[in-house]
Amino acid sequence: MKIVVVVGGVGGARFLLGVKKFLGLPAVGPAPAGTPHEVTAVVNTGDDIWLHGLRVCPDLDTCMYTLGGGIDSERGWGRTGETWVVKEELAAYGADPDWFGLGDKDIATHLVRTRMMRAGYDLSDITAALCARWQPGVRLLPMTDDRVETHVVIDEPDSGERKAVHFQEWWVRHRAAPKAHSIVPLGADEATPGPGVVEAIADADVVLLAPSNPVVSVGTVLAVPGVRTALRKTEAPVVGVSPIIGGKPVRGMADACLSAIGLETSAEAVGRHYGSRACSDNGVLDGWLVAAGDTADVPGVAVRAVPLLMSDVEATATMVRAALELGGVDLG
Ligand code: FO1
Repeated sequence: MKIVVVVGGVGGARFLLGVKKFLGLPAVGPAPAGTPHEVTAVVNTGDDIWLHGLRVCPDLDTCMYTLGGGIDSERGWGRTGETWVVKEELAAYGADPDWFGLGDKDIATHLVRTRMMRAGYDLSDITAALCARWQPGVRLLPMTDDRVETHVVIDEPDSGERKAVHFQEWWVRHRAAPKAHSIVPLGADEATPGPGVVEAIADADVVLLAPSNPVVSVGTVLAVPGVRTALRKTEAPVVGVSPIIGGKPVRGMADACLSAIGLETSAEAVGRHYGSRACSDNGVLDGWLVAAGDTADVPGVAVRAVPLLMSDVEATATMVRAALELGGVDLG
């Protein structure tokens, strides 16, 4: 079976573990040789940022480390067994920004990536090269090789001045506390899908939207026009999994992002925001999986409620099965 999953960082990476488990593949590590299954993740790159001269790609790295067995699973990002010597040395120099922590082991990833970028390689080639070490068992495709960066318009807490800051500055430095007046994936309009993205979607047996942040993760991937077109055109069913349970985001501060685009924090609002492929000009969904206890009326979209907490890999694999059933995928 060929499964394509649109993902962000921590939630998306954990969902991918469940996809692999559902297929009978080891959740962590490479797929056994000869497996008939193929999992492709189309990963958000709008969170990517230049820091200390290094290109940092949080969502790609979170997926790569999680699936390759190198993640710090308590934090959800960065490397297990991490040390912070370089961070402390940078702080001793007063080197800005001091609000984003790069661990020593993690820095090696950014050094390799940046060196390859400077040598002219595209992000998709670089990601494949990094994955040769980590063997995530999933093809990790950046949504685009073009530079797209999510910016957030806020009133600066110190100066009160209204300005656009990089998503990471709002999210990590300010903990999404200042109200976001708008959230803009800069460069997305002109971006084209990364190599293999459109083909994977066209060739899929099913496409899943992970329970990732609907605005700054899945929303940013959908903001790349060719990705949305591919999702609308594919013959595969497209099924989304709600990241909202009982009116609250499963993880992170997605409610701050939803209110920035004028949406309430509910499974129904997010489902309607993604929209129906059949009944709207721009929608992408055939199915919308919501949490047991939630309801959602999304015109033109099949809705089913099941337990949606990714408490462990088995529970996540059960969610994946429900999503495939909802999409009418033949499970033999
Ligand atoms: N999140 C934090 O809250 N604080 C950090 O210092 C931080 C550093 C960091 C370094 C590498 C990386 O891949 C991710 C990192 N994250 C950090 C997580 C990340 O910024 C966000 O949670 C995601 O971009 C949102 O998906």
